[in-house]
Amino acid sequence: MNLSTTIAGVTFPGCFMNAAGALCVTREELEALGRSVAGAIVTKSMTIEARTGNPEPRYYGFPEGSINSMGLPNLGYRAYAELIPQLKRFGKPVIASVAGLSEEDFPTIAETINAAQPDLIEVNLSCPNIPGKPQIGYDADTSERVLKRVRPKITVPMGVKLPPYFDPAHHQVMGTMLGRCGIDFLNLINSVGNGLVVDPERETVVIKPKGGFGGLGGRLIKPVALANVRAFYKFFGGKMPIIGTGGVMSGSDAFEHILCGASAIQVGTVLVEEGLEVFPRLEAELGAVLARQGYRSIQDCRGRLKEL
Ligand code: RRO
Repeated sequence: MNLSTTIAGVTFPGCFMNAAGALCVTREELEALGRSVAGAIVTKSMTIEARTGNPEPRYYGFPEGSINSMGLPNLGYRAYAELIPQLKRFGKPVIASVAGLSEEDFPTIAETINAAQPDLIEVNLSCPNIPGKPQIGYDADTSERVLKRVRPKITVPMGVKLPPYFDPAHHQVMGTMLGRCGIDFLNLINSVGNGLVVDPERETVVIKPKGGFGGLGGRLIKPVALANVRAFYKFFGGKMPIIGTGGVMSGSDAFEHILCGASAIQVGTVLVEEGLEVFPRLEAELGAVLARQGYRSIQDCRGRLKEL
């Protein structure tokens, strides 16, 4: 089965890749992604200075999903700018994830990272885990200001990683705003921010930062992710390329994302839990589902979810 796909004119040899944050902070991790069958290499979201992140424990996996409050541990944007040309030698697209601790950081990082010529740049407006800093993506005006400052610095396809929205009015407001910002693709969704997981036996939270609050991922967020993929797919009339992220544990989950409108799939929790071997498993499973349903490619079934 052909699982290649295209996002904003860039061809990916396979549709599965890591979500920013999952096994992609260090050079070693990024090179391992390069050697794997992942369809792309996505970097950890980067800040101006290198960061060690929040205190541990800061990731916890449980049967229904995961909670994290990593706090943007990363090498700093200069290190990733140096690494990108080397990562491109693996012959698959490199997606650089740009973050920032202030509005000013975003254009600074974007300019240098763009000069390193990754294949695409994803602007992360949705980190839920920096104490005292709200997610930019929940404020349409701030989002628009940041995106309009970043846009002129970027010549490769530029996407936005958004948090989940829970009301059609918010899809409407954000979709309208994004339509003014020259966005080439969307990545939906980041973790469901500020959840709380409790261990009833120990009577404790399970991660240390922010009193145990953190971003939820994995199985339990799939319906939220699918709803956001579908809502933005419809808002943009199927013309906005979408990377579907959230709750993909199997090829069948990926198929659901594609039916809703995703052109490619990112995996976080299942990659952290299973390691790089998850990629051949997901490819085999999705290939089998597509064949069973009578499709020959991702493009064949993208967005074709039937409504009742
Ligand atoms: O590093 C993190 O704590 C983190 C980030 Br930047 C993000 O975008 N999403 C997430 O779940 N964790």
